[in-house]
Amino acid sequence: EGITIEKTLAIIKPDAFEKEYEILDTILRNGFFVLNKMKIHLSPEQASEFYEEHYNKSFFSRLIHYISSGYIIVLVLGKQNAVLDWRNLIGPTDSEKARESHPHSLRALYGKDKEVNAFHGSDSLESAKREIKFFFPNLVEEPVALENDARYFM
Ligand code: DGI
Repeated sequence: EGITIEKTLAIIKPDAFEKEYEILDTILRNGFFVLNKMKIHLSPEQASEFYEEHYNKSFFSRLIHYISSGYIIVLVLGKQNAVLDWRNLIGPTDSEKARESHPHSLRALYGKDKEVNAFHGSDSLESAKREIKFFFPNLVEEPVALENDARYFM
């Protein structure tokens, strides 16, 4: 049996955009492969579609305004346990709380508060699949057998 590589979708949000290279360095040092990368400025309409599950939340309009306020970096990250490991690396949603409980997390280091929190990470393999397709609709979805028998999910 080969190892299974998961893919997850990561976003460097507008407030952290200028720190892209420093953040990519941290991502690579934590064992992730950058499988795809895109710089994009989302329209509010695109942002609303991406965050459709939050449509009924009180903070929805602020969330859309923030994520569409400037360029973002969208990344497909590959690693064993990529989904959970990326969520752990970015830390809790609220950057202020993250600075108390997870001071070395990326949201603690780069974010401001519970709204302006510098990063996104898929919350499950199912979400990752949907979100990767949202930004990279042409990626292959079937597992790909590699020479060393590692298998890329989705
Ligand atoms: O999966 P997360 O990004 O950690 O958190 P989530 O899916 O619950 O919420 C999506 C984003 O919405 C989150 O990264 C920041 C924003 N958000 C979440 N909760 C609040 C919030 N923004 C405001 N203003 N207030 C909130 O309570």
